[in-house]
Amino acid sequence: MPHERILWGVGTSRTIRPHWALHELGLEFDLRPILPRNGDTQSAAFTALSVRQKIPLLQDNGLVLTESAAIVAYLSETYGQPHNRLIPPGPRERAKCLEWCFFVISELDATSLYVMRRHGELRHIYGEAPLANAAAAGYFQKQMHSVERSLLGDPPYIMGDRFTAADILLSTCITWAVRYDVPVTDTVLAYNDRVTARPAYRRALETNAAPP
Ligand SMILES: N[C@@H](CCC(=O)N[C@@H](CS)C(=O)NCC(=O)O)C(=O)O
Repeated sequence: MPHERILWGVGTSRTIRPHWALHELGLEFDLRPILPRNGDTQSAAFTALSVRQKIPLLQDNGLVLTESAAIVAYLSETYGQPHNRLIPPGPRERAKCLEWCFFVISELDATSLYVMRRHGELRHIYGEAPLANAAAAGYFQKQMHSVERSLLGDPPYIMGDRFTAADILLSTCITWAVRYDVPVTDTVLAYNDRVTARPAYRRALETNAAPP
């Protein structure tokens, strides 16, 4: 029986993460290009897969997985080869990589950028909150100090010489912050330019594009 691998979701900073990982790992997949907030995630077919009604969602031979970071980690740990794995194999390196991943998701994405999204583009749903918005932007800049410190000397990637899942998550947040006009340093911009020049990212931009 052919391997069933289906990725649901396009068009957002969260959905591009599994697209990018799939391309880094050279994996084929079928795409369901659904978008948030237009009713697609509320359909009966999608709700049967996840009552959270959120994208991205991966179906992989019977496994149903949500949460962009979990999908990236799963894909790497299941299909990664020594030359392209996105989570390092040794327990200490793996722990440091996961530390970056959880940091990015909790401090940069959920606590900063998504707060700005809620009270910016989505203010018709979550309400205006200019103070919360400004505080979230300031919080993002403060949290980025540890990123800036790790990028001193311009290592290719956040963990040094090795491209990891942490780069996928971090870069998507930096791109998101730039789109929201949150200032980031030249060092961070140069890092993001390096990482987003990867062929797998360019392919992810194409497959993650929202349908016209
Ligand atoms: N923490 C989740 C966030 C997922 C999420 O909030 N997705 C949004 C789009 S970026 C969504 O599906 N919203 C559905 C809707 O509101 O219709 C992840 O990283 O995957």
